[in-house]
Amino acid sequence: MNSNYDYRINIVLIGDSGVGKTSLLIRYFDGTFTEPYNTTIGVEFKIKTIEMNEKIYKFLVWDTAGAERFRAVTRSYYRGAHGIMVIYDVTNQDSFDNLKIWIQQIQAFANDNVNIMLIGAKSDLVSKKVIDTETGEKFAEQLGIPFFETSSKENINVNEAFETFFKQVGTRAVQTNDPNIKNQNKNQNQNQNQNKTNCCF
Ligand SMILES: Nc1nc2c(ncn2[C@@H]2O[C@H](COP(=O)(O)OP(=O)(O)OP(=O)(O)O)[C@@H](O)[C@H]2O)c(=O)[nH]1
Ligand SMILES: [Mg+2]
Repeated sequence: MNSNYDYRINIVLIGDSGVGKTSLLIRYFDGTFTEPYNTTIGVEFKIKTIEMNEKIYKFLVWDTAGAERFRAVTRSYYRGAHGIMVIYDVTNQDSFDNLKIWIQQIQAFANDNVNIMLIGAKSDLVSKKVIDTETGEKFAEQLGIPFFETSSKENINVNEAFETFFKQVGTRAVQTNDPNIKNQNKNQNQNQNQNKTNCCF
């Protein structure tokens, strides 16, 4: 991996199968939306590099499989997560009811100071909506976490959600000195370059 960055931060997307995790990721990273359902097998990730306060942050966004049979694999990613986006589908009551199970999983397996964001996906499906905005907001408020309703299909709030979360997690992880975020190679490279300079001048 390119070593030209200061911090490397892991963001993990979780939530029931079919809520729209992969669609959210594809919309943000590739700017597209594909209708056919393709369930995720295991875990995949994409990388976003952002400069903040003269530091380069590399965000690895991990898209997990919501299906029950992958839970053990998914769980193994919680520990290394600095931020977790928990996603439900505003047209699917079960996916909202299951949020408490996802939150329990975070409490059991993730680091204590991990940032969490709540996402109500598929906000374009207005006539099928069963979880109203206030219900989502209230749930997030009780946990003290940010909340966005998004539509990957119509490209609503997707950039806002990711960018808000990147800033929050990045700032918090650096302030609390989270383990494993500093790029050790960068210093090594700099030292090597310095050595080279010393040696050759
Ligand atoms: N109308 C609408 N449909 C969406 C939206 N996001 C996702 N979908 C559809 O919902 C279905 C499931 O989306 P995925 O992104 O594959 O869901 P997932 O959470 O990744 O599912 P798993 O990989 O099985 O965990 C697909 O058919 C998508 O096209 C959205 O914003 N609006
Ligand atoms: Mg998926």
